[in-house]
Amino acid sequence: MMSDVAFIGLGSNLAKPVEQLENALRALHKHEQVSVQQCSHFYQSAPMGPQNQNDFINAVCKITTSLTPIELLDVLQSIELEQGRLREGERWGPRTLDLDILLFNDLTVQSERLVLPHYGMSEREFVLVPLFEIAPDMIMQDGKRLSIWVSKCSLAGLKRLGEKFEPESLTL
Ligand code: ROI
Repeated sequence: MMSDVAFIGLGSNLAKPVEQLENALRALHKHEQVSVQQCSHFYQSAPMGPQNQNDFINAVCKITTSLTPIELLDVLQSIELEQGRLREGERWGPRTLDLDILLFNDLTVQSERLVLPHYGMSEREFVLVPLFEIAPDMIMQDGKRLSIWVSKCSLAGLKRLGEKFEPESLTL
């Protein structure tokens, strides 16, 4: 039973970022223990970190899964590697594909490999805005509404694009 719910953050700023995200969603949905339920629009976002790199394309999707959080992390990392991600390189530098588990049910995890909820979420408009699009009523771990978090972040570098990935198209 795929009864656990997780939200995944997707990001890319190299090698046709929109295609990177679309391919990642397809790869994720192909996994027999993952079902992509919903995906936000794609957003163009100014880079956080070093500014001498391309804008990112970011999105958030909602999945159901029968994987454990660590198994899901393994699946995400193997998709990153299959799509040409190089692990070395500058901290906060450009990347072909970044897949992060943002939330897994309401689990809190503090391990070497995995921190849940994702540590940087509260300051990242390119995570909060697409998440808000698909989970507008979400209550965050501090008891505040996601809408409050969104209202406190800067939307200056963020632009919603036309692309929206429909889960139905994944099964075609
Ligand atoms: N900046 C933006 N806008 N989007 C990202 O996904 C992203 N990912 C990163 C760093 C390099 C920190 N900056 C980012 O890993």
